[in-house]
Parts: sequence; structure tokens; C-alpha cells
Amino acid sequence: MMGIDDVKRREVLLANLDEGGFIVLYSGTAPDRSADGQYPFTVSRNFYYLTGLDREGFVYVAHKLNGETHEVVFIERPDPDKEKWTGFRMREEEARERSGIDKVMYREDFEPYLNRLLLRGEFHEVYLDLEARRLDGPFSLAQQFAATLRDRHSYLTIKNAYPIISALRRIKSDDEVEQLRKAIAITGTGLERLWLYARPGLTEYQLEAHFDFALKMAGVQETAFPTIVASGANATVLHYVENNRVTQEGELVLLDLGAQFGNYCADISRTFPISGRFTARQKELYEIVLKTQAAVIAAVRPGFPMKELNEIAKKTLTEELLRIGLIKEESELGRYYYHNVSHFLGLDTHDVGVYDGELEPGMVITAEPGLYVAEEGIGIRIEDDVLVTADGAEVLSRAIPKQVEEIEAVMATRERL
Ligand SMILES: [Mn+2]
Repeated sequence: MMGIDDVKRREVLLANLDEGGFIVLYSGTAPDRSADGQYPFTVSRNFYYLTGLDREGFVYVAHKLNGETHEVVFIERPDPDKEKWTGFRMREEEARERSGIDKVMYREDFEPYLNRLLLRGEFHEVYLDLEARRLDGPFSLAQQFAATLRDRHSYLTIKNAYPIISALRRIKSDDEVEQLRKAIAITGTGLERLWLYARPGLTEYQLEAHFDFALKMAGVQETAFPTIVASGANATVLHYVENNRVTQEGELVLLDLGAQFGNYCADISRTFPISGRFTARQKELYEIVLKTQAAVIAAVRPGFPMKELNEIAKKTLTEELLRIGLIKEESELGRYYYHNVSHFLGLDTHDVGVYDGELEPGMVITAEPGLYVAEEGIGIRIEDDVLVTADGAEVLSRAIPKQVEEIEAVMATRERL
């Protein structure tokens, strides 16, 4: 469709390099946890987007000299002894095939290689992936390398590759949309299992376990983000992740979850009655959120300002809450709705994108209005993933039940278990 494919992505990046310029991108390393343990590794999204490689400790280097561009990817050297402890490493041939980069070297050659380049004294600029990060957070590998270059090669101009890469990532290719479809389909499978096993008395994390089980049976080991299972009043806390409360008869449960497939993230929210049937009040509020979401999705098309989607959500919610008497004037809406209705989706759950800009074909966004009535112990959010098409929108997650009758029908089949 629209976005560009792997090899062309690097062409665009390298087109920014001047004569005497080079670029260094890191795949990243797993953060330390405790003692010799580490958290699971998440590949740098920009590194993966450009190379198709998602292993730890890899580095991509490209440079332009005498009108010619050279690319190298440095990978970890497979060590048969180490592999008995930590598993197989990617081989040279595989790295070459996946990335389309002919020259593959080992990681220990990275510094000597760069030294040889820099000692030629012919370079004047370097591109690094300097994503905006907190002042008080840990230094990224790119930030550390930038500091080294500033100390030892202070004549070099350091430039930021991040905006170039993220501009490309905003528009998804057919292949990327396909990965998202798979992530979403598997998320739907997980939700179905969670609903089939849901009943009052289970803890929130036990509901989560059914989702996780279905994902793993579908061949997916990772969620896109920490799963939110929020019952009763917990659902009025937007990013509730404790998931340790016992669900009670008659409550609504808010789920915000997603599988990750091929490093692409699904992000779906559903809200359902733990006992199988919505009460009249729950249904009244639920239908308002559903109607709001429909109004938002109906507005999605190329040229529509991203920011305006939230105005549509607020307008519909305000009208409806005035109608049922939950609020008396427009200014009170903030008590019951206090987030944004949409974000970009892709390799990151909160993906790159410009919130001041207009929607374009190939962008994927979420549509996720909510209503949070703390005094009634009710929190509702309904979230779908939406592709902006040439002339409108396609709801990628349309197969996942969300109408009151559909959810009640799924829950009704629990009796057969
Ligand atoms: Mn979301």
C-alpha cells in the first residue's frame, strides 16, 4: 500500500548522509534486573525497522566517502560454549539474509573498525538515534557514544537520526499492516478464552492468566504492554496494573491488552460484566461509550486533524451525559473522561507520529473513548485499532465482539464448560 519496505528504508536514511558522514545504530541490550539477572530484551524499534534484525548487542554502521556508501552490521559472535548456557545465536548468513546487508562482522570488531574509519580524518558528521529521553533516566547506548565522540572527536557534528526514521515509521507498509492484523487476531483469541473462563471470585490476574495462556498457545510469547485487568472501581484508574483484586458478582471488568506479533503491537480494550449480563445502568453507560467510539471512527479519513478526534469524543460524551443527567454542564465532563481518544500504533504501542498533524493513508491509530464513574464503581473503555485508508478507515479489530449482545452471547457459552 503506502509505507516503504525494508531495503528502501535504509536508502532514505542514507540519502541524508553527506560525503564524510557516518551513522551508528544500536539494537540495544536488556536492562539489568537484580544480581546477574536481566529483564527481557526489547529491540530498538528504529534498529529493527531498518534492519529486520531483533537481537541484542547488534550495531549497524554506514558511511559515505568518495561518493560511495558502505554498510556493515555487527553481530554477536556465536560461541558454542556460551550457547550451552544462553541458547543459539544468529549466524552470519541469517543476519545477511534477513537484513539484506552484505557485510556482516562480529561485535568485537566494531571499535577497531570505527577507529580505522575515524583515523582517516575524513569524517565531519555522525548520525545517532538520539530519541528524546528523560534528563534523569539512564543513558542510552547512543547517548554514551555521543559523549565519547564529543570528548575524543570533538570536530564531528552529531546529528539526530531519530526524526528521519520516525517520519518513515508513521506510514505503514502492507507487510506491517499484516503483522498488526496477526497481533490483533491473536489478541481476539486471548480475549475469547478470558471471557469463556471469567467468573466472579477469580482474581484479576487469574483472568489475565487465561489471556496469556491463549497467546502462548497461539505461538506468541510477549504482550505489547503490561495487561490491564481492572474490576469495579479499579477501572477508573487508567493504567491500573496491580491486577490482584478478587472480582465480585455484578461488576464490570475493564481489559486493556494486546499481543505482540513480529514486534508489532495490538492495543485493544474491552469492558464486560463478570457475571455475564450487563445491568441496566452498566448498559446505559456502555452504550454511550460505544456511540462515542462510532462517532470517532466515522471521522477517520485522510486529511482529518488527529487532534480533532478527541473533540468529537468529548462532544458526543458531553451530549450523552447531559441527556442522562450525570452532568449538568459541559465543564463537568472532565470528572468522567480524562484522557485522549487516540494514539498511533505500530512497533510501539504508543507509536511515533505527529499529534498536531493530519491523518494520512497508512497510519494506524487507536479509537478508545472511556467513561469513568468512580462513585458508581464503573469504568468503561472500548478500544479498537484503525487503519487510515485511501478514502476512509478500516477497523482492523472489527472481528472482536463489542456490542452488548455479542459480549453477553460469548459469556452465555460459559455454561458449557
Ligand atoms: Mn491504547
